[in-house]
Amino acid sequence: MRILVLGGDGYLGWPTALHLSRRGHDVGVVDNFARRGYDLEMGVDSLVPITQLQQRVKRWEDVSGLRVEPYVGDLCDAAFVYRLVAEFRPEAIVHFAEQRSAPYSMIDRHHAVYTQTNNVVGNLNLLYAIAEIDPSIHLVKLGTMGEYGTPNIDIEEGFIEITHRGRTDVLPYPKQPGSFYHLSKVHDSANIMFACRIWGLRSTDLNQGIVYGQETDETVLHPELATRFDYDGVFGTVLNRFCVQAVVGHPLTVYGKGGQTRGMLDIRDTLACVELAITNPAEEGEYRVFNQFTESFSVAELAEMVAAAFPGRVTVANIDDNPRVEKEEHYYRAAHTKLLDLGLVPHLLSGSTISSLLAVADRHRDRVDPAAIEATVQWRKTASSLATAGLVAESR
Ligand code: NAD
Ligand code: USQ
Repeated sequence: MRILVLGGDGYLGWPTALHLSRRGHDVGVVDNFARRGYDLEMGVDSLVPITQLQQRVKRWEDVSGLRVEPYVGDLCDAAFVYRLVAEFRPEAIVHFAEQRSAPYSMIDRHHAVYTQTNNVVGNLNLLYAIAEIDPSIHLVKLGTMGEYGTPNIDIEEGFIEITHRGRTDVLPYPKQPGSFYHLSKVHDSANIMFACRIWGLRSTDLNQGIVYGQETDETVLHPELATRFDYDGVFGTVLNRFCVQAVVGHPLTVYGKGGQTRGMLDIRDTLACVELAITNPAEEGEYRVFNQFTESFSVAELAEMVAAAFPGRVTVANIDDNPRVEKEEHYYRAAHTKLLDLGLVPHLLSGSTISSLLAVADRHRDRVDPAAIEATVQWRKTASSLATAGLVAESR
């Protein structure tokens, strides 16, 4: 199958592209290197060194004899998107290419606007290009479990049957996202669902949980095939961060009470889920949602698991002043059967998974910048932070 991987230079996009290439697909990799730019902006870097896209592509060809075709461009540039789709003629497009950090989107007005513009406009350009060039293309879009938030009822897979005043309908599950980034995914979902309804497009929205891990069958074949690994306070996700913190002797940064519970999955399962979605495409006009995670854990449980797997001493720092505004203790039960029904065999989180993550962190411990670990972005706004961001002036 001909498959475009948008965001193919990123943490998940690059290993997905290699996996699909090895599985015999013709793969194009698209990126504008925005992610590398955020590193420069924040003064941080991937823990594991990553090579430039052209070099990665060349190395993959040397190692595997297979070629993935690189395309450099911005999804917010409609002309680029149209050209890309018209030239490559994909049968499926996997769309990872968004600003994906909740803290980054909460830095200030500028970063919130950037995140929503980049994500929503890029996705909208893509929907138009698909509709006008080839509506049979299957769009596999990365969404997030965070679209649902943490309601006090079970979370369903995209839709919920509601009976209201004697009438019943199946409706999109209510969304209560926790950051302007997560909100951008909600807006994308609404736009995709609408495009499927009015233009007959086919799409799978993968509401993915938090991904952990860094190594896949393909990326371990050569150091220049490695994917990025973020541990900093803005882009690092919780379990990856805890493993790096344990290795460098930093107390594990559990925000608030630590009862925040999230769906999680191994990076190797991201690849498998995307492949399952592609090889079992949505029908014409169908908008479907898969909840893409395999297990859920609270932040405190994750800290305990890392402490148990680490051979040395680990301390846990409960950071009372949670930088985020979120429920710290809550009910959480989310359905996730659709990918299992398609044949997903999950890699569940075990002590040995954590040990292998700790080993990755240990190999690169010299590259850890302790200052980068601190959480610097606050969800709450004070009068002075609003003034600094220019919001007070703007609102006059
Ligand atoms: P990432 O930032 O490492 O990769 C995203 C890539 O998209 C980057 O290389 C970036 O340069 C590119 N990109 C961003 N905007 C672009 C644009 N306008 N045009 C072209 N390229 C652009 O992120 P990731 O962790 O690989 O996540 C990939 C996707 O999966 C995101 O959409 C994210 O929301 C979603 N997701 C990630 C996780 C996770 O734990 N990492 C969990 C759930 C969902
Ligand atoms: N947390 C800590 N300590 C830390 C880091 C995080 O306690 O050092 C807590 C956060 O407060 C939050 C939870 O851990 O309650 C998860 O935070 P995270 O940064 O690991 O994940 P999140 O911000 O939700 O975002 C990540 C990805 C995003 C994806 C999302 C999936 O960056 O792209 O959409 O996971 S989900 O969480 O299902 O929405």
